[in-house]
Amino acid sequence: MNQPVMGGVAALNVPTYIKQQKLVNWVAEVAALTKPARIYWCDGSQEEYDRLCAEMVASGTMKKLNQALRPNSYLACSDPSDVARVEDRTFICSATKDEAGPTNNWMAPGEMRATLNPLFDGCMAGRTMYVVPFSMGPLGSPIAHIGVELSDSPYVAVNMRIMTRMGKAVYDVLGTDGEFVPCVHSVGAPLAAGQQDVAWPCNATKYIVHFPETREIWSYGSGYGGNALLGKKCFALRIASNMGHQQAQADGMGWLAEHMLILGVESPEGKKHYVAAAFPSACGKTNFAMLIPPATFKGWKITTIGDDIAWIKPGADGRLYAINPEAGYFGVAPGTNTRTNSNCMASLGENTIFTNVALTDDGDIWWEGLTKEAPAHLIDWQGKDWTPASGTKAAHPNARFTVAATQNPVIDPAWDDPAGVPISAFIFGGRRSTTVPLVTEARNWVEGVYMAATMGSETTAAAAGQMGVVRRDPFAMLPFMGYNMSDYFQHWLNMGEKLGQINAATLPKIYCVNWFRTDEQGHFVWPGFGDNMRVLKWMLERIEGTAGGIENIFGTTPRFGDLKWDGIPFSPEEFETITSIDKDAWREELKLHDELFAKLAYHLPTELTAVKAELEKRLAR
Ligand code: SAT
Ligand code: MN
Repeated sequence: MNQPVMGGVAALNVPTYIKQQKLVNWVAEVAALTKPARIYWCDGSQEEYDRLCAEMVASGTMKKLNQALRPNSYLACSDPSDVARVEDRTFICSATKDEAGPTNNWMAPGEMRATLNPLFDGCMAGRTMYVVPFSMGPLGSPIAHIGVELSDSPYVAVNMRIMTRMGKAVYDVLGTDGEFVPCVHSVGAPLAAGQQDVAWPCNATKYIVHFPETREIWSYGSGYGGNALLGKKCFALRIASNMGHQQAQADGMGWLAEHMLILGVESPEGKKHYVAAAFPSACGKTNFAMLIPPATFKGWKITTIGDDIAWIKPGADGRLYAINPEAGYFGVAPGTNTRTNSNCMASLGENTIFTNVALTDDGDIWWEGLTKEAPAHLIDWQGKDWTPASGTKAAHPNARFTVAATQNPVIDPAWDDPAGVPISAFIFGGRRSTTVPLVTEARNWVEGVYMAATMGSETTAAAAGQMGVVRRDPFAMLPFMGYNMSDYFQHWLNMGEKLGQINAATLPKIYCVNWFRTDEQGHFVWPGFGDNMRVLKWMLERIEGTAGGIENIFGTTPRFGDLKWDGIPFSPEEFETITSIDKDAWREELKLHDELFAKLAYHLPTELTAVKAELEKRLAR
């Protein structure tokens, strides 16, 4: 790794297997700007991964966990100022402000480049610049796309190896002139000659910037999660949503990049459907994607395609085919245990990177909710001694694990299929303690799009800022939308219309769910987790045309008797608590939809205001 430094510019040392001059030129250009001490081209091998981890253990960025208890696993603890996505520092720099829309921070591209240039100038001094080639989606899949991230963080390089298909093979797909999304990432902490590094370098100034026209990503100042692993939210959602919309201009259809898990649900009779479900960050998408049906659901199977992001492209048959662009899970650790997600716990047995969890005295990990009783002594995520009497959280609420999808015991056999899997239903769910019922099936595509567009959710620890306030989070995409939100609504409407013309019978059904309603004491009424299977079973039977339901103001909901209850003592009264529709609460709710629509007035599809007028009429009856 010690390459000669010539005249202050690190030697490029391009591996012979790289055949694309455009890529080499870009790496040289970014190196000339950021001035790293060394350039290292990642090949994605196990040997490389082990070596980079060992280097980070030596430098203090990671600790190696007890090899007997948690083989080949590491703990990284971040700077306390760098623990979540920074939405107020995230920008969509399209040519015009209207293209970014009112839900995004925007700056004119030229102005942003002028802001970023001095920050990136010399920002990698004293560090290694890692060249990280990755494919989002199975290598060579017609739904997949390629990116290359240049980062001065070895933590990013090893996380990208788990989270994406990262390594040498990507260059074969790229060839001499293949397209890639250029991603530049710096922690923004240049080292002067002889300067001692810190365990988690970062900068108080942060910029997470997207240039949709040129499909570039520039990220500065943070080493954490979606701020730094640029294949995830930056590429797979913000840039990709833009690409899918652009494509519609070219072929009249386009595609979708969604904040959705994808799971397979199979009945004992062998009827199998795939559903894609959108929930805001840290609302249990990983748990839902790996759900274990209750013991009384003999023969029912749930399998995982993905836990966070779906890329969905229409097939010639009028169905929508989805892939998981990622290859790993970057999931929320706190709350995960053998009861809430036993499959996940089984996945985390080895080869896992933990970030901001607590360390036990025997060199293993712990977080709030992992066990009923906390250990008597821990080292908390900030490296301090911790006991149950400390009165602080041992793990940060947004602590994460990074683990390969292949370690999931219920991974779907088709998870790596380049053709994707056909989607039978979309599910949209927010975190709402009141108002929104357990499950509602939209009467048609347009009403479903309305439900998704007006979704609200109480905020979580995944983003820096205030927690627990209800904000509108259309399609769970608010922080991840790469273009104008209203144009995105229109894109969904257009797609439904066109797919319906090809085959109305296979158009996915759309559901709105809410697992989070509470009683008067503020306790969750719905048990959630494995019991969400009861709702999924109803959906599957609706798709098959065999389940009943009752139509209400918003769509169709199951009656108590339409769900299978064996195995839990859930009363019709409790069911009423989480399915009732309080007309006054809904009048208030619709006012909030008004506020949202006023904000999104530019290009807001008239179909959606028409749905709202209908709802108001029904509510008035
Ligand atoms: O930090 S990430 O953006 O990757 C996680 C999340 O917010 O879902
Ligand atoms: Mn997410």
